[in-house]
Amino acid sequence: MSADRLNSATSPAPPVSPTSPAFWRSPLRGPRLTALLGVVLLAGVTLLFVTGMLSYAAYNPNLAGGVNDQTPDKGLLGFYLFDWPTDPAWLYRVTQGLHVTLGVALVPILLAKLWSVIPKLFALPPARSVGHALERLSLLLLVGGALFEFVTGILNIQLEYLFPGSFYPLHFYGAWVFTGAFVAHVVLRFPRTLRALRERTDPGRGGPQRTADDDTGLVAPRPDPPTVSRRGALALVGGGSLLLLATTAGQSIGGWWRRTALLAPHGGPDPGSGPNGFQINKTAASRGIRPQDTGDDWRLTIEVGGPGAPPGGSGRRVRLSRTDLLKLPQHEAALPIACVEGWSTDDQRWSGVRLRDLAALVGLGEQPPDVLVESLQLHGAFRLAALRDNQVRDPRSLLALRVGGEDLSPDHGYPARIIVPAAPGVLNTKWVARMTFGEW
Ligand SMILES: Nc1nc2c(c(=O)[nH]1)N[C@H]1C(S)=C(S)[C@@H](COP(=O)(O)O)O[C@H]1N2
Ligand SMILES: [Mo]
Repeated sequence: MSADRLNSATSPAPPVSPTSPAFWRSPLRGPRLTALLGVVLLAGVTLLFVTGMLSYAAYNPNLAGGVNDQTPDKGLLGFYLFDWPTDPAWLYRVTQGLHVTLGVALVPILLAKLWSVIPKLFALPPARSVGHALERLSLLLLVGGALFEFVTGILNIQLEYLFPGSFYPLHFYGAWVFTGAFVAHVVLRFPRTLRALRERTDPGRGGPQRTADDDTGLVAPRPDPPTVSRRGALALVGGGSLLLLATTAGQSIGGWWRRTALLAPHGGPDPGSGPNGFQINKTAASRGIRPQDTGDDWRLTIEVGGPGAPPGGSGRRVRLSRTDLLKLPQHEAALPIACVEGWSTDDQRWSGVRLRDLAALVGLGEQPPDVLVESLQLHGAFRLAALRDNQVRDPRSLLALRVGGEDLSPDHGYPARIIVPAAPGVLNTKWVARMTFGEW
C-alpha cells in the first residue's frame, strides 16, 4: 500500500459537503463500473421498451371507438401499431412475462447504476454552459423517467388499485419521455462507455482507478481503502438481480415453476382445485355479478351494429340461453390466460362456441368483422373489450362455456366468457352479455 493511500485511510477527513468530490469515498466508483452497469441496462431497457410497446399493440387500441384504448390522446406515439396476431397462442405469455420479469430483475442494476454516478448529481456549478444545462436537464428526465417507470410498473403488478384507471397512460407516456432521454444519453455516452470498457487503467482490476486520467468525475479523489473488489460488488448486484429473476419468472413459466414464484403477487382470491382451480383475476362478487344475473334467465344478445343494421333487425339480432349455446357445435381449444401483470396460466382446455359461428348466426358467415363484447358487469374497467376480425376468425377463439370438462365457475366467467389465442387476459371478457359485430 502506498504512503499516500495509507495516509488517506488513517487521517481524519475534514468535513466536506456532497458537492465536493472529496465527499465521495468509495473506491468502486469509476467509469468502468458505470460502463459495465450501463451496457446491461442498455440491453435490458431496450427489451423492456420493445415488449412494453408490444403489450400496448396487443390491446387493439386502434379498433373502432377506442374502447380498448387507455391512452386516447397518444397521437403520433401510436405510429407503430399493427394488428396483433393470434399465433403463436403463447405470444403474450412470452412478451409480457419477459416485460415484467425483466423489469423486476433489473431493479438492482438500476439502483447500482444510479449509485455509481451519484456524485454527479451534486456536482457544482449546476450549469457551466447552456449545453451543460441542457445535458443535466436531460439527465433529470432520464433518472426521473427510469424511477417513474420502474415504480409505476412494480406498483401495478403488486397493488393495481394504487392508480385506478390511470396506470396505462402514466406508464405509456412515461415510457416515451424516459426513452427519449435514454436514447439521447446512449448516443452521448456511448464513446465514453466503449473507452471505459476497453481500458484497464486500474491496477489489479478491483483496485481504485487513477483519478489523473478520469475526465468523468466519477473516481473518488480521496478513496477509502477497498472493502470489496469491483468484481465482488458486481457479483452482489448481479446475484440480487438473479434472485429476483428466479423468484418472479415462475409466474409466467407456469407448470412446476409456479411454486418458485415467491415474489409474484399472492393477494388474489384462492382459486381452489379442480379444472377451475387456476388464477382468478377478479371474482364475480367483487365485480357486482349476482347469482340471479347468471341463472336461467341469463341471455346472450348477438347483433350486427352500425348503420347497416336494420333497427330491431329480424334475423340480425339473436338472443340465446346457455342451453341454446350448448346445442350449437362445441369446440375445444387449449389456451392460456396471460395477464398484463406478468402472470399467466398454463394452457386450459376450454370448450364452447366459436366466435365465427356466432357471427354466422347473425348473417356474417364468410368474413366476420370486429366485435364489441360487453359484460354483465356494470361498472369498472374491462367490462367492454373489442376483438379484431383476425381474432374473431381464428377457429380457436371461443365463447367458452366450460373449462377442463367442467362448467365455468362463477369467478371464471359463468355463464360464458371469451377466450382468444395470444391475446392479453384483459380481452378475455367474463360474464358476457352482448356481442355486437361490425360497427358499434
Ligand atoms: N368482465 C370482466 N372480464 C374480465 C376482467 C374483468 O375485470 N371483468 N378481467 C380481465 C383480466 S385483466 C384478466 S387477466 C382475465 C383473468 O381471467 P381469470 O380471472 O379467469 O383468470 O379476465 C379478464 N376478463
Ligand atoms: Mo389482466
